[in-house]
Amino acid sequence: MTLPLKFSPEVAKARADGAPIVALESTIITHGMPFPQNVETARLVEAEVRAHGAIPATIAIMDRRIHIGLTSVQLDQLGQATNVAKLSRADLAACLASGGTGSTTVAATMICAKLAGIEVFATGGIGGVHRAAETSFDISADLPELAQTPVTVVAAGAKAILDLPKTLEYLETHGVPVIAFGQDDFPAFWSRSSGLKAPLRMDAAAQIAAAHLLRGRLNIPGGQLVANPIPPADEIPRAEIMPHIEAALADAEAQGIAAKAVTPFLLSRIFELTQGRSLTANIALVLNNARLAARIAVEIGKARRDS
Ligand code: PSU
Ligand code: MN
Repeated sequence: MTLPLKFSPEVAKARADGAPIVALESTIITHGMPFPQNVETARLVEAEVRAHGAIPATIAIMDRRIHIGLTSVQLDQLGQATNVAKLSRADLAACLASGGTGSTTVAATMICAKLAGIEVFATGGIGGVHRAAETSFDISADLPELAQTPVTVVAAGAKAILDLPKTLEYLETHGVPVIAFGQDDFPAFWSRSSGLKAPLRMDAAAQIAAAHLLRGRLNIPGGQLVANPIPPADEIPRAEIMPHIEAALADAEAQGIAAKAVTPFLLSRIFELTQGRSLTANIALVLNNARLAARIAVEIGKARRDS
């Protein structure tokens, strides 16, 4: 049985040419941002990847196929659809089997990228260990995926809606390198610093590419998490975002929000509480991550050719 992969014409050509490719997730489109900013952002992110020497491959499930790269029409449909499943490792195959439409989270995008031979992936923020996880057991499937699937993921750290110290502890235990880009601190999505030091720091895309290739050669399973801070001009300082985060968490608790619904609920509540400012910051940080991911993909390609 062949893999149910469907490459867009642009991605198929990049594969034939041996051009660098950057995977992009689709849950951020269906569950992370409102329409029409979601589709506009997805297009801007793709353009940013192209402008920095790589080809974008936005990933989603439609018509019993894993689409690696979406056409403009497909992107539009996905951005406006209302019955799209948010897919992670647990439900990717089930969605394909049932013929439903699904968007891929960080975990599911990593699985699909690996199947398609794509080594670098840009997103906004990863899921992590939720606050009070010691009672709720809510730990994103993104974390164990980073521990087992060899894709380098560029994110702006993790959102302060999560328990960031526990998220870093989990990643350390499971052998995931957490690399802050260009600074010592682990970034906190809308803010440049979480107040926590990242375990590793790198200042050049070529260094991240070299570490990616060495992990493969050393036969170490799993990926790398590159934590790229939001640009200074776009950040919402911690002191400003924290009260909104606390309010959103209290609302989630009061309404009994659980499981997959937690992250989308908190994102949309914080959007309301910040009067849209969280979305502006979110767009800026995703573009920044797309840029760095493209550079890393280019460097991996160069290093492969030189070796
Ligand atoms: N962070 C964002 N926007 C998002 C997500 C995270 O800023 O849309 C999505 C990603 O797809 C991530 C998922 O993989 O949320 C994590 O969900 P959960 O916490 O349910 O594992
Ligand atoms: Mn969860």
